[in-house]
Amino acid sequence: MRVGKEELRKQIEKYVKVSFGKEISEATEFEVYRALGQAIMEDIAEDWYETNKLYSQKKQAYYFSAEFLMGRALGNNLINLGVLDEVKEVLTELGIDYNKVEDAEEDSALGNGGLGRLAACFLDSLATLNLPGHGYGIRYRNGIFNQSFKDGYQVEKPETWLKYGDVWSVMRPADEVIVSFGDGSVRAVPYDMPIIGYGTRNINTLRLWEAKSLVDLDLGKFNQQDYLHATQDKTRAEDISRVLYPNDSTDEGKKLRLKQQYFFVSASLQDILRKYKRIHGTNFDEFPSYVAIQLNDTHPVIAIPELMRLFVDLEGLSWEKAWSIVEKTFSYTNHTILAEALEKWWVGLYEQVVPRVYQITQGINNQLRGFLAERFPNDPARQDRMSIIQGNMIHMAWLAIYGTHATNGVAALHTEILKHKELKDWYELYPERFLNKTNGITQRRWLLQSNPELSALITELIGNEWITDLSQLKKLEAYVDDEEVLKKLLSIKHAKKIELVKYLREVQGIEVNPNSIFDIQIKRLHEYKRQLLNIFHVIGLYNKLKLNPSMSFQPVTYIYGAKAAPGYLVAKGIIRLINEVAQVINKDPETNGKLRIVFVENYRVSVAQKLFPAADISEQISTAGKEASGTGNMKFMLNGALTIGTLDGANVEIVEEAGEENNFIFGLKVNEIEEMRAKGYDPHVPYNSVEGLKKIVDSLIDGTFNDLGTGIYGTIHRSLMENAPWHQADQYFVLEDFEAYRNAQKRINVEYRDRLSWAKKQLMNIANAGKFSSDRTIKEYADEIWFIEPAKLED
Ligand code: 26W
Repeated sequence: MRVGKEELRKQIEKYVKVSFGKEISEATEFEVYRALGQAIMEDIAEDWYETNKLYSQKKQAYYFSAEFLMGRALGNNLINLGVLDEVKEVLTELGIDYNKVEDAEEDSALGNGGLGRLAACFLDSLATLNLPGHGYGIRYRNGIFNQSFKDGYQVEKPETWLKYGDVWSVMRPADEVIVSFGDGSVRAVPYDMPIIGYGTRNINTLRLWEAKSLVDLDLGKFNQQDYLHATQDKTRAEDISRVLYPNDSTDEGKKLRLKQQYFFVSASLQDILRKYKRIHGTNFDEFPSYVAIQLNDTHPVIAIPELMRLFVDLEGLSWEKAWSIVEKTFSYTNHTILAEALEKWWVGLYEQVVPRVYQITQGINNQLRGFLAERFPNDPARQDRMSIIQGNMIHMAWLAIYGTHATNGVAALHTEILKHKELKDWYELYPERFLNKTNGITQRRWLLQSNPELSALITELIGNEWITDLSQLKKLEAYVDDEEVLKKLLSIKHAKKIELVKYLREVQGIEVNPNSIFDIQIKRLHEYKRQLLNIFHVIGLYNKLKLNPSMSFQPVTYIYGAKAAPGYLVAKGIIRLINEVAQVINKDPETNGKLRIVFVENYRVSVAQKLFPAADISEQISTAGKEASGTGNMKFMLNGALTIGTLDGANVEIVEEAGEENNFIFGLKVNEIEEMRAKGYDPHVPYNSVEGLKKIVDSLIDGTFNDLGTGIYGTIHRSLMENAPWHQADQYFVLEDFEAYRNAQKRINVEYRDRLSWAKKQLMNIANAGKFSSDRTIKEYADEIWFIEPAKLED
């Protein structure tokens, strides 16, 4: 911020007066938050404009994503502008508590989980690295639902972040465009959010589209006093950007979702074409030299036929010319190999929603079929397997690989699985198109902002360059035998645990012992992530402590946070089970000092910022081969938590960097799982032979736990013990991995007690987290996929 303290105070006072008609002394915390936001928006306006002007002459990258999970902006913006301390001082002088002002901001939660949060971290890195790169997405009026618990069951409530509008967005009516569907057209109105880089004047943009009706009111119907139908068109149009689909990992093939995808993709492409023509005219030969578009999973892949349509139908390019530009412009990231998540559209629906785009998709498929017939003349089965249109379904992942110059996975192991299994046919056809881009996280939000105490210690030891160059953390290894530093690490962890204890007391009314091990699993609820393995272990531990109360044991608090997709019944049953186990254990005086279970309600970015710094143990226990990368694992590591995990996703690279001896790796590896599947895995084997396991599994159905007549525990039990036409018994190997997991937990419980040796492991994890900065990831995308270069406003 270019303004000084005195000026800043005046600005806050001005906006409280302008917007709310009050003196600052009368303002609520929310009003102060808004005024601060307005002051920041005014302060950055000039730099934002200048950045756009500068970038307009350069090649720019656009990140197309149906989700951006931004969280709160205030704290992050103040830090990146370098004025957090000044703002705190001004507020203190005014008698206002900065933390309460920060808490007045609603999370911007336009995403489900990992994929959306990755997009948000990428934007922070792009701006900080002065790279011309922006986000394009949907301005959902309702983000991911708010979660509450009733009788231990998840209840979803609408999320309403726009209830009072949004101070960080600027509407740009002049850039409105029209998007047309088979059954009519809507207006797409853009709202821009500034993405403020750290330590730079550059300000990048996240442009989110809102759907509006072409007509506000049907006057004919209104005059006939048919008020309901008079606003029907308006409602139908505006439904398109109404709500974020709360499914991650299952594809429902719903019409509204296809409309959402086409809506934001078409609007964004029209916007990009208009900007291009303004500068470069209508010669599109140079288009890929100025425009790179990243498709975040298959959700925006309809951009490929849509850009063909815009070029061929509207700009008059030949099909061949258009195709060669399209291939050079787009690239695609795959975020999952779960079969049920690979998007497919029913031809009938697709044709109805976007008839012309369907014709073009057929054209692309015909071209592909011709090419496959030439390349694999003797392999008709393969030609069929690789078709974009198969029977009556359109395979978006195939369209994505065929219509782009690069396909990437999000961690080394994941990319290898794509190349050699899931996408093998395609890798053989286009080996040069396949790349790995291991995910990363922004250290500005996930260390500097979330953990100022640890940040200060690191800066004291190695200087502050780590804030924009996380590889600097390696220098911390010099302190691995420095007792004073190790003790400081422990005391910072303790302080962050106490902060979390206070939060849990305030919002959930639960008491937690900060001297217990904080073992945390926070991520979406999914069977492959195996929250069930975690709670099974807790049940076993409880059974054992009851039998053997004098057992030597370091008290543990198991903490969970997870939303389940509203239609995912087994996931909801697991939430209920964890809540019930929590209730039983937490009220048992016999185990009270030793075991505590907390399920944090409504887990979200702002709460994550309190949880990661307070963790001793990071739970990363997915069935090997299923978690594409994980990014929570990196946030834990950066904050000095040790990982208990399988060799899955980016866990592999985390222990490669930090050392297996400094973490707790257990369980089946990818190849072992394949072997077991091949020879036929029977969960009855571990069920009958692993000590204590039978009792745990039986407790689902023997009356120990009670699902209130919903039958969901029976369903979970059957999914573990019985084969069904749609899945194998225990398809995620919960029972098979149980014993190895319990042994790893035992080691943790013993090793934790040697505080100095534990602190060394913490330090080794922090010191080796440098690779997992999203700055590194984004540099790789910029250099190897987008071919964009930094352009920096002068200081
Ligand atoms: C069509 C329904 C649907 C919705 C969302 C299918 C798939 C998704 C996402 C791809 C799920 C997702 O968020 N994947 C996660 O992406 C993260 C960022 O790359 C990875 O770290 C996680 O491992 C991966 O599960």
